[in-house]
Amino acid sequence: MPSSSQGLIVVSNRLPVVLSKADGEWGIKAGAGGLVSAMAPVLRDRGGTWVGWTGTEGAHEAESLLGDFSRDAGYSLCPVRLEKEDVADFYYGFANEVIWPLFHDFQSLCNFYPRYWRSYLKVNKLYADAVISSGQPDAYVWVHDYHLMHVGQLLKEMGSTRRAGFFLHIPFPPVDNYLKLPWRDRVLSALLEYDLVGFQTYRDRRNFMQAINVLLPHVKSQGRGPVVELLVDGRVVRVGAFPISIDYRSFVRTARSAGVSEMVSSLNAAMQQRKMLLAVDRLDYSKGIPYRLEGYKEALSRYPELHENVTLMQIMVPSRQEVPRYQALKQDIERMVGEINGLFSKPGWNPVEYQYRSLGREELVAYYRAAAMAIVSPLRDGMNLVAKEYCACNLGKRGVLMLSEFAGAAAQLQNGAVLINPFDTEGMAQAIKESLEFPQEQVRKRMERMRDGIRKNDIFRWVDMFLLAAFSRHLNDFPTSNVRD
Ligand code: ADQ
Repeated sequence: MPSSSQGLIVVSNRLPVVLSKADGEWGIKAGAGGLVSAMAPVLRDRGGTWVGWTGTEGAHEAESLLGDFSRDAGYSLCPVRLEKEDVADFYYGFANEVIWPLFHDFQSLCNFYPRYWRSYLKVNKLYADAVISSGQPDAYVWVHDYHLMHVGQLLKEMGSTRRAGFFLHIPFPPVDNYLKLPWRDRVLSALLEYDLVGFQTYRDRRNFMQAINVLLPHVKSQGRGPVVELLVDGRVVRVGAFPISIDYRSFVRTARSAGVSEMVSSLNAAMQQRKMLLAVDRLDYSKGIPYRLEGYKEALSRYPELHENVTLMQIMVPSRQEVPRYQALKQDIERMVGEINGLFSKPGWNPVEYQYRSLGREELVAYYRAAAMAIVSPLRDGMNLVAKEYCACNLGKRGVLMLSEFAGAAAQLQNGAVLINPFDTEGMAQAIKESLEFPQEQVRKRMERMRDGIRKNDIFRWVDMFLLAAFSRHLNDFPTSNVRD
């Protein structure tokens, strides 16, 4: 960890809390997720602030709860207020109908409406205002993700001299896709106003560098390894690959707990000796759920010996439920589940079990432990934490991870995962069959390699690496990580 005692301001679309109203009373609880648990100690140690939206319109009256939460958490929460039209045009519009599809290679789903762009700039200014109002003129500002690419530039325009870094959680697209963005020059220039820009993988960083070569050819780069430097109009901008990870030890602890062990026993009993193939995703078109179902259907058609011996447990967390495209995707998935079950079910066996809900942490971990295989098959994904969580919870090392080549996680987990092209449904069917037949020793070795890698490169190391790249004077001694092309 860098020795600098500089304060830290984290900026993300949402605050790390969930505000909700029940019986007319607002309540607050800490958000789940690795980012929150990794940032909290750093924010506490350095003295810090987290800037973000509460995630709920009309939560102004609940803001006093944020103060109570801050006192307990040991760092401040600084809320950004978004109006209804901001949520529509900035969040659902620019973030989810422009950048999300474009950066995940779904450019045909983009709606490049100019009003979305204007709303994005307006809302980014609100976040920049919140950073300024939080004081801490010497703090380092760490901005997260594609909703907020302009915050660094806007801060400078407002006279802030704070240093700032940015991390993109989703992929950066190949240059030919990026060029379709009507505001491509302005977004790229805004990113170069940060002192450090971080990506999940080398591939994302390479795509970014190619966009710079095409659009800003005067910008030169120097160095090699996980962090390189760009010379931008006399300034140095660092650009790095920092694969995000999970709180490995916390997942292992939960997996070992008595409560989870009990749940695993009931799941095993319910499976009646069948192998559970687990798929857990947020409902999103980037996660490739219909292709996965198609691949599984193909496996059942080709290999009747799988009948009654495997069950696909498809669990989806509701997401962006107000958006018609997501509603349509849900209907498609439910139709496909019905079709597969209609074709292959036998008394006492449904080939697909489907749940559309968010699981509690212990329940999720119990599923990870009970599954003989996890099928993580996004068409494109920045990293994919489900893949890493599955490995961390696989205490018995008897599980196979089937992983899409197009998940950022594939760069680190290729030494143990069965890599698949998620668009190749026949290939997926074959891979399902073959991996279920792997000798136990091979399964164990593969899982062990992945677990070792994730344990060494956990979310705390990710935070350290990013801050090391932000604060270190020289990059010569920056550790080469296990990120691969
Ligand atoms: P996401 O697209 O949300 O994140 P992912 O990394 O897979 O994708 O994280 C999903 C999280 O949701 C996991 O922590 C998982 O445990 C949880 N989850 C999934 N299904 C669940 C269920 N049914 N119930 C409860 N929890 C569930 C974005 C990028 C990713 C990147 C992360 C972090 O799109 O590529 O890995 O940010 O940078």
